Formats: sequence, C-alpha cells, structure tokens
Amino acid sequence: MTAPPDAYIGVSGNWSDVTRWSLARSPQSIDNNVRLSASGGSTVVTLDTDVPALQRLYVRSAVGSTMTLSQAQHTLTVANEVVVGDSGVGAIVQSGGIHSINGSLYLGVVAGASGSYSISGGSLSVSNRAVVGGGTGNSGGAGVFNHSGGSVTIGTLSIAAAGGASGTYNLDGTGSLTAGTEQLQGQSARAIFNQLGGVNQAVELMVGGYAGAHATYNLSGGVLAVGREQVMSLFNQSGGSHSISESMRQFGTVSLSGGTLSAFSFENYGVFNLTGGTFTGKISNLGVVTLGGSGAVVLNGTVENVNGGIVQFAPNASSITLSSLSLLSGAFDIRNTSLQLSYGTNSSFLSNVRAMIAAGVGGGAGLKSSTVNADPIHQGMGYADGTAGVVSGLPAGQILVRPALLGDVNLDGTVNATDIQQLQNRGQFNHGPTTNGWIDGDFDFDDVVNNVDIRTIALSGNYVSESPAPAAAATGSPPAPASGQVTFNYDPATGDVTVHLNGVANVVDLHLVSSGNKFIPAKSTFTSFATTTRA
Ligand SMILES: [Ca+2]
Ligand SMILES: [Ca+2]
Repeated sequence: MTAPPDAYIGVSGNWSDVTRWSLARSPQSIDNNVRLSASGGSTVVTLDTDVPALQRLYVRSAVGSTMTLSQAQHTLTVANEVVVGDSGVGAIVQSGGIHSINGSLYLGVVAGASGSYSISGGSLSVSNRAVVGGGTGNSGGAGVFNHSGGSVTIGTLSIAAAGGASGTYNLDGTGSLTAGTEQLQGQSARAIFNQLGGVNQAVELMVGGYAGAHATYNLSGGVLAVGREQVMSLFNQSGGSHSISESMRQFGTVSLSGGTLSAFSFENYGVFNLTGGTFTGKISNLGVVTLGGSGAVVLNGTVENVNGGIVQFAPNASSITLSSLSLLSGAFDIRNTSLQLSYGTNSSFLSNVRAMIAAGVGGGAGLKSSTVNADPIHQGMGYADGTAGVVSGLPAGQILVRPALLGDVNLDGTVNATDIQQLQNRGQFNHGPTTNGWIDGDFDFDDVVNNVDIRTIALSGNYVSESPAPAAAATGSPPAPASGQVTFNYDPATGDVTVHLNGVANVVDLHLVSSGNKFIPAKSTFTSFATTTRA
C-alpha cells in the first residue's frame, strides 16, 4: 500500500513544525516520498529533530527558486534514496549530525536542474551510489559536492554519470572521503574532482569511463590513497600525496608537476609527463613518458620501455638539467629505444649523461638498456652529442642515447669502414689528455681509446665490409684498399677473411675466435703478426 507523499510547504522553517507539512504531521517512515519543495525565493528547512527512516527524500524547487535542507545536528536516515535537484535547484548543507542513506544519493538529476551537497562537519554515509550529476536515467543535470570537513563514506561515487550531466567534487580542508569505487565518467559533459586537501581513500578510482571521456582529477594537496586506478582521460597532480597500492593503468594523460606519486605497478599506455615532484615505483611504458620541465624531477624507481614505448625529455630544452633528474634507485631502462635529450645551453649535460650511462652499465642507478645487457658481446650504450656533427640527422643541442653495435661510433646501425675512418679522424687512439666518448671509440667508459676498445670491436664480430665484391674477388684477389686504412675483407667464394694493414703500424695484435674451435692456424696466413693459439 502506497502512502501519500508528505510535502513541506511555504517559507523557511524547522522540520519539526507540523504546520508546514501537507499531511499536517512530520514525515514518518511509512512515507514513500517526502518532498521539500520551494515554489519561490530561497527556502531553508532546518533539521531540528531526529528523523525516522524515510523511504525517499526529494529536495527540489520550481525554476528560479532554491530549496535547501540544513543539518547541523541530529540524525537523518533514509532507507531508499535522496534526490537533490530533480527540478530547479536543490541543496543539502551539513555542518554536523549524522546523515545515513541506506541506498543512493543523486545530485542534479535532470537536464536544467542542479543539486548540491555541502558538508563541513558531521558524517554522511551512502551505502550504494552517490551520483554527482545524473540520475537513474540517461539524462542529467549539474551536480556539485563540496567537502571541506566531516567524513563521507560511499559505496560507489559516480560523477557526471549520465549523458549531458556534469559533476564536480571539491575536497579540501579536513574532509575525509572513503569509497569502494570512484568513477569520474564524463560522458558528454565534464566530470571533475578537485582535491586541494583532505583525504580521499578508494579501493578503485577510474578517471574517465572510456577513451575520450571528459574527466579530470586535479590533485594539488591532501592525500589520495587508492588500491587500483585507471585513467582514461586526465589526471593532473601539482601537489599532495598520491599512492596506488596495487596497480595503475594509464591510457590518457597523467601529469606530475609537484607532490609525490607512488605506484606498486604503473602501466603507461598513454602520455605520462613528469615535469616535477617525485615518482616512486616502476613504470612499464608502452606509451610516452616525458621527463623534465620547469621543476625538479625525482624519479625514484625504474622506467622500462615495452614494445615501442618512448621515454623522452621534455622539448623545453633550456629548462632541463640533469641535476634535476635523480635516479635514486633502480634505473632508467631504455631497452631497445632511442632516447633523445634536449639540453639547450647546459654545457655539462653530455658529461652528466655519460656519467649516468657509466653508472647504469656498472649496475647502479643510471641510464641502462636491458637489451644491451642481454647481449654485451655485440651491443653497448651508444651516445653522441649532435654538436659533434658525426650522427646524421642529430641536431646541435641534442644528445642521442641508444643501444648500438660495439664499434658503431657514428650510430648509423652498421660497423664498417666509415666507423674506422671516424676513429682515425677523431684522433683519440692512445691519446691521453682529453676525455673520450663513444664517438671517439671508447666503449668501456674508461675515458681512453686503446687496444681494449679495438679488441672489443674485433671480438664482437660486428664489423662488416661494405666494399662491393667485384668479379675479381671470386678469384681471391680483393681490390687494394686506400693507404693508411685498416680493412677486413671477406671473400664469400672461399670463406677467406683477409686483414689489410695498408701501412698502419700500430696494430699490435689480432684475435680470431671461431665458434666450436674450428679455427686452424696452420691453414691461415699471417703477415706482420705474431700469432698465439689458445689451448
Ligand atoms: Ca656506423
Ligand atoms: Ca676505453
């Protein structure tokens, strides 16, 4: 049996004033629909008594007027749902007391209507859904939740849940929000969560229900602690503490410019901008990670590129210095990806990068490549400054770091006579006084180019002769190379490998290593070399 609605009528007053109610009594638990309806101006109903469990409570108004329920004390319990703003403008203002909803709360339910909930003290609990902007159908109005104090506990928080609905949750001060799931949906209008302070704890946080959703979480202060998090649109953090105890899956854009962000696991499929603040954790990067900016960046963990992920420094060259990027633990793993660094006018950048690579190669915190580490015989951490003019297409002011074949000093992907020529042109072989780098032929980061580095090339087997094999080669008579240039020639017809010194006098040893001990010195010819055969 359905009881008739009980409706509050007239001007501002107290809940307990029976003369204000259409049934000439205060609402009772048998009332299915209790309506606070303002027909003109601004009407405030003050809760001045405990209210027995109601079925449904509506706070609404005619267009152009406002209805507000004010609670500073007492207990208000609703068994089914509370609807604020299913027409006109509705508001609940709570500064104390207990408001318990054993169902759902809706703010701003239909197009053109708006509903707000402002809490600065006391407690609100919603066991099912709290919808800020949207109702049970497919349309919605504007919902706002202002939370500056008191505690709010919600089963599922949905912001801008329906098409056309917009919703904003503002958390600040000493407000405490605890929820099972928080969804910033933003189907066609925007869902926004602004956290300037307070504490927000959720088992699961979703920023944007799908790719292209209009959802934004802005964190500038306070604490956000979640178990799982998924971002499909925007997350901007400029301050505060943001921790993810389980997993973050990021398909949109996450920007960290201040504060702390820590994640047990962080999968980046979208764009992750670290321009300031501290990130702690491991980033598995399948998208784009951009490091550096106007603020100091601390990366306290590991970046691993997976399947084509890009890690790069921000293009704002002059503001980036390596001293503002700290790899406190773990490493910056570029895997098989090229890392291009814009350093502007910072003249110490190259040596800093070189030091980070050396540290990473040595196993410490630094730049490293797990691809290189898995194949140390053939690969090394190649790097070059565009200013040197030896890497094609690399402009001045940029540094390229990439896994490279040992010996590929010009980073073109091949070790051939061009690289040997570059070694000679750079003139750093056994030349002590200057610090040497990859482009000079120093592959072991000891600052000098010597026999150890040359031996590294030889042992790698990376060298390929790109001299075209003329017809004469088939007869075992390769063309004579230029004077002063050591070359290797491989004759595919005979399998012979011939070393031509061509007047170079300082080659002191030559190592030939075969797989399976099949190399037979007695069948080889050595000219101008002493040979040693290993047992
Ligand atoms: Ca090369
Ligand atoms: Ca060296």
